[in-house]
Amino acid sequence: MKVKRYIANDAQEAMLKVKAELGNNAVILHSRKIRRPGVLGFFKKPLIEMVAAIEENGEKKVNPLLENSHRTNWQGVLESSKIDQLQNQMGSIHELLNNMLTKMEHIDTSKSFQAPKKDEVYEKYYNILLQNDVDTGVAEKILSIVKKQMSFSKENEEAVKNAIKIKIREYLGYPSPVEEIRDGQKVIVFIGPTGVGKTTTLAKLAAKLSINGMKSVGVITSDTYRIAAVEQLKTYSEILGIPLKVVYEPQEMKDALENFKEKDIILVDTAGRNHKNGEQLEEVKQLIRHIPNPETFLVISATTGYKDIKNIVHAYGFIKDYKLLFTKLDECSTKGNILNTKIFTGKNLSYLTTGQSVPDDIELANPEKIASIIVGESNE
Ligand SMILES: Nc1nc2c(ncn2[C@@H]2O[C@H](COP(=O)(O)OP(=O)(O)OP(=O)(O)O)[C@@H](O)[C@H]2O)c(=O)[nH]1
Ligand SMILES: [Mg+2]
Repeated sequence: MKVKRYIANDAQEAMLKVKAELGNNAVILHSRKIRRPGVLGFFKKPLIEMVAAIEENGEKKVNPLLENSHRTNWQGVLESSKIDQLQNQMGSIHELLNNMLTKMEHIDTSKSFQAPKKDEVYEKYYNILLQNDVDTGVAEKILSIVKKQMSFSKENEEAVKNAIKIKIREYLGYPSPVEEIRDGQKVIVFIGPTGVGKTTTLAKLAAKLSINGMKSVGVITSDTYRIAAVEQLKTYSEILGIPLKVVYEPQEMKDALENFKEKDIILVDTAGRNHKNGEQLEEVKQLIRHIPNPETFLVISATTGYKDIKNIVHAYGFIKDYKLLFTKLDECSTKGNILNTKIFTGKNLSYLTTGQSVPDDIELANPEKIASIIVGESNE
């Protein structure tokens, strides 16, 4: 190998010198800036020192370390372009891996945000049910049934909520309005605690049945405990043009019913009874005994706590068959007790009353609507 050192004013001049003397196949082994000799050299542009080599007689003994970094012939260019290619490819692979990692991280995070753990979803709805005054036992029962029913693949929040709603809807059953008159006449009796809205509800139904239902209606009241009670019903009956009979003793019931034998429907109002007073309840029992095949509505205010509702239901346990009628829904912020009581008694729901206005503030219980409110889907 022939190695030569060249000094020039700049790199271009040095290259030309190398090319002229050693030819196109020369290899630049080294190049650097050097100071010009003498004190004045400090103040002048530096010179370029270039060391070049050329193989002689076909030998190829160039230092491989220098070969990669300094060769400027075509071979070197090709090899360095291969390295560039490899580096580019490695860069692409690196980028690809990074993208994949980012995507994987994204999937993981999105999982934790969009699909909360199933237990969290159940806990959320359990709490919503409790906030809506659903009894703890009832809420646990509903959730354990729904948990068993749900297939894992469908177990997202919406599906859980819908399954709970369907279960509540199922428990609430279908509401039972005043039955269709089949054999001649129907006697409807309203019983329940004091001040829950028995008389007002009776007036609402009397108006609906006589005006909308085109039925002939008679009203009997056994509530003679309060002077105002009879007056209250008298006022309604006069406005509605419906006759009223007052019974002071259970035995008088037979005559009062006889008096209304031409009517399609007879509505019987009873005095509000303290469910803790056995004597008072006995009077209700006696009264009902004097009515053949009554259709009985147990009137409960929706504002009553579940513990008291259970006591009321217990106290009226002597009545074999009755329908649940909830009043004052407008004064109550939750609907859970309707569900609790329905499950506790196994009796059918009937009407809900939603205000003091006669006859407007009454509607047939709507299980879909109640279920939707209980799962927190709607407020009204
Ligand atoms: N906010 C609201 N008040 C109602 C509703 N139903 C009845 N009331 C009111 O509740 C009060 C008592 O109603 P009544 O119909 O006299 O109740 P009751 O059960 O017959 O009472 P007693 O005969 O004394 O046992 C009255 O002021 C009614 O206007 C209702 O759905 N919502
Ligand atoms: Mg009354």
